[in-house]
Amino acid sequence: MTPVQFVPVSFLEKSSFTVLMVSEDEGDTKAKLIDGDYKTFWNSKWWGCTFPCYFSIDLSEKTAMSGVSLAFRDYTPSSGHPGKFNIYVADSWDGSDAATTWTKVLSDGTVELKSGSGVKKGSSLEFTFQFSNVVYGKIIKYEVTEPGKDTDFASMVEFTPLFDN
Ligand SMILES: [Ca+2]
Repeated sequence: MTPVQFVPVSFLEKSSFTVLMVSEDEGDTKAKLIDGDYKTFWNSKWWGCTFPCYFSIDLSEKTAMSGVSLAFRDYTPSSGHPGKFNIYVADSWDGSDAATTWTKVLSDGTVELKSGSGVKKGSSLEFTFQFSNVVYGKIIKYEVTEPGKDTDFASMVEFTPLFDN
């Protein structure tokens, strides 16, 4: 059997991505997760988000990924950064979060907003997380299970799947 080759996600245009669903979306901000603009951001209900808070994105075709970059607003205490988060991928979107068959590719990631952490992008900080191996999927999901220090909601400036190999 010939191995199937997948296009690395970095070859796909972000404009072809679609945010399929979010657990909470204050002010219809979800498209701002993937607009390439480090000044715009998604917010859950601003305070007192019901955890887990999550979103999933359709990448338009099945692709190969080695990690993700996550950008958060660079101010404390209430930036909506995660204390603990997971990343999942799926081959297809089966109509709802519950119906979709997810594979967890990153467990209990964490982000700490402090001096010297992340990479400065305008008024945000970007953090890169590598998966333990290259993963394949058309759908990718971000799930916050615990809020970060001194915050009680979920927010993100920009979500970028990566292929670095
Ligand atoms: Ca943005």
